[in-house]
Amino acid sequence: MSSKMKFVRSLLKTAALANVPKHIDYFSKFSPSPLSMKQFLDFGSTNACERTSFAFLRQELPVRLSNIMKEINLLPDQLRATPSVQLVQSWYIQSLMEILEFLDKSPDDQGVLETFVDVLEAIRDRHNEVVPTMAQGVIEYKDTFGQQDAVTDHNIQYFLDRFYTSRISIRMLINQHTLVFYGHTNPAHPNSIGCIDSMCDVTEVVRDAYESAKMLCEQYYLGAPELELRQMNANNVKERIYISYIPSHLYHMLFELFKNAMRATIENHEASRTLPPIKVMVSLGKEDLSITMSDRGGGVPFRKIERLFSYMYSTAPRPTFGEKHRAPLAGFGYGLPISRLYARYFQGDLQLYSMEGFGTDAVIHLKALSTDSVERLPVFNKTALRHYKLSLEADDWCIPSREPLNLAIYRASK
Ligand code: P4A
Repeated sequence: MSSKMKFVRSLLKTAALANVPKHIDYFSKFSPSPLSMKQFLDFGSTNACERTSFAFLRQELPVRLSNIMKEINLLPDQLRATPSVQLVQSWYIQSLMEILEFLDKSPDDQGVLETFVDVLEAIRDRHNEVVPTMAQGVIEYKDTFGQQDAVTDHNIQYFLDRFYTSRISIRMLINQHTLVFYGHTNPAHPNSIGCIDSMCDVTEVVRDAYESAKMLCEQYYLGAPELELRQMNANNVKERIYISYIPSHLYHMLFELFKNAMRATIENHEASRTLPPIKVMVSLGKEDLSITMSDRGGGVPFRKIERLFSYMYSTAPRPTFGEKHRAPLAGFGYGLPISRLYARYFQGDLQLYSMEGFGTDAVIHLKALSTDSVERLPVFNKTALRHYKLSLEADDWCIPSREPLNLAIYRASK
């Protein structure tokens, strides 16, 4: 038995003794409480009270953890039983147990608040490798059972979208608590509260993400497309564009999109001596902040766009030996689906519009107002349950036939 599995087994034994399944049942009956950007900001500024935050988190973190742990239990058995998924599950159990320790502790007692922060940071570190570990689980599953049917594909997509969203939200809560009460303020970003910048300079993040992608691109391809950046602030034409947002989330999305746009542009213009620029337009209205990134990379056929967001599809058993066209810009496989989750997490979205033969427009929509930016969180309930119970029933749309229809059989008899 591997040390991984030994660790998992011994933890499961401890968990059973500590009655963890009962705690999961209890806390999963609560719905998570979504916070708005404004609430995050208020919480971290004037009313910053560490004891209130402590009291909120020791309830809310178990609720969010338990809700998603219920869904891990609904994964197809063969996926849930893989060593990787078992390992991730054991991390969740251990983290839940550690937070539950604080339920009967008073924040007024010596050292409780400090220990709590230490525990939060340990939890965050423990869960650092969740995304690649789950991806490994999907690979193990595919190695054993092969390319799956549409139903399994749908179930895994449904689960991982919710699971990673939950993870993003839990890390957000942990980061806000640790940064607001124990971080030091960064003089370069006086408007930052924790990891939120109440004056996030959108075009500056666009340029940063472009420069990083450009460096990668130049290392590998000896050149990179130029950036053409325009903006329209419809609320005040002369002003720069600022929103309340998490700069690291925005950067993550833009960096991913730039890598894709650069790769497509270069591979589509290998023969020519000039590269068409990547054009980015940032637009602020009353309700939306939108960013469009247009490239002339030749596009992707419409039929294949969904695959770019599929976890099952992007974890093709890895090409181990130096395949020529895989490199820094190939992305980590989960770049697009997770970028879309970041956009959706605060009620935005990320969409691709491609014209095969020409190029691709990637569009990010975010909420312009901090009161509209509210966490979008999965909740475990009957509707969620129904998604996992979908089985191989007949589709309610016809399957197009490839054979020409033989009309002769319809000929009216004489
Ligand atoms: N054309 N257009 C894109 C890609 C191709 C594209 C592409 C071949 C496909 C896969 C990939 C990277 C690029 C684009 C912009 C996008 C997404 C895809 O945002 O030009 O790696 C996963």
